[in-house]
Amino acid sequence: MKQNNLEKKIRKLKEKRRAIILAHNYQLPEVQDIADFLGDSLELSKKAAQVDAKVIVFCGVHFMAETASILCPDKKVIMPDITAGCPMAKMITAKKLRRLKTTYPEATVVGYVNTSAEVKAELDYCCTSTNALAVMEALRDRSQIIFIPDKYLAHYVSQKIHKKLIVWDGYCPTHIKILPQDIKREKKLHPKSEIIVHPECLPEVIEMADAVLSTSKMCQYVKSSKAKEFIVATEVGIIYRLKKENPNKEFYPATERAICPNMKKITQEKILWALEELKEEVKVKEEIRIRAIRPIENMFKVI
Ligand code: CIZ
Ligand code: SF4
Repeated sequence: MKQNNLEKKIRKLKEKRRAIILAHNYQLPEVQDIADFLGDSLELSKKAAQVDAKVIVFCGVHFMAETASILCPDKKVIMPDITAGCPMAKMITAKKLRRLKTTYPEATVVGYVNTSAEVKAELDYCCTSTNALAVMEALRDRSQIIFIPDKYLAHYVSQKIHKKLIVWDGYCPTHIKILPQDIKREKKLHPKSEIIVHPECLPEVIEMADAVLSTSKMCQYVKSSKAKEFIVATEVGIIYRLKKENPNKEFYPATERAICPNMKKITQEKILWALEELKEEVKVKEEIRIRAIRPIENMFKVI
């Protein structure tokens, strides 16, 4: 592929800074194209910890860069646009969670990775959309479980493990824009398609799925599936990666409305500026980090 000037400058500076560029599956095509690794939040944070680099340019939203900072405190984690946040993660604060914990002092507290480092510091277990079910299966025998902040992911796992959970009223404003009628319309247009749905979607949409998958699982699933066409019910940015990795298959977004504006804030220009100025840094304070890493380690123990 022909490289533009901007890409050339980024690659040169990246080497000088001993930096690597990590990009979430929802990022703009121009960001995906310049990234060293693509993935979901946890895949990227693990990559950040493994790679031999001094600087991690994290192209995603704030809680993801924080998770990388929690897992690799010795590297400099920078975000090309520090204002890219996750509205779902902002729906709960450490203070609010502490209040909920006082109401249910016996409960085990599980939190989705889409939370701030301060909220993670209050958790017993962390989980991602890839392993939420496995984590919850492992905890099935606990008398009470609090699950924050995504009520739809909570509803999905609660149904699967046949257990009532204490849930928070959080949700993803992008995924709730995918409606059952979108799936119906696309299925009518593309009857041979398989329907793949992210667990942050509405329960009525999840019910229509052939497979309920995180973004990393979607990438794996479509490769091994016999189907040639897929209706994709998640943030539309992933379609670019799916198409690039599977040029002989067709991918239809359930709806073009499912765009996360925060995921679209990062551009190649901003990546170049971030590398030039080495900012904005995302650094989790040590007293929070040592508490926030525990639920992540507990997650690895049970999956
Ligand atoms: O963990 C992630 O990266 C999120 C938020 C979604 C997904 O399924 O990849
Ligand atoms: Fe947050 Fe939803 Fe955007 Fe993911 S798609 S970063 S959950 S608002």
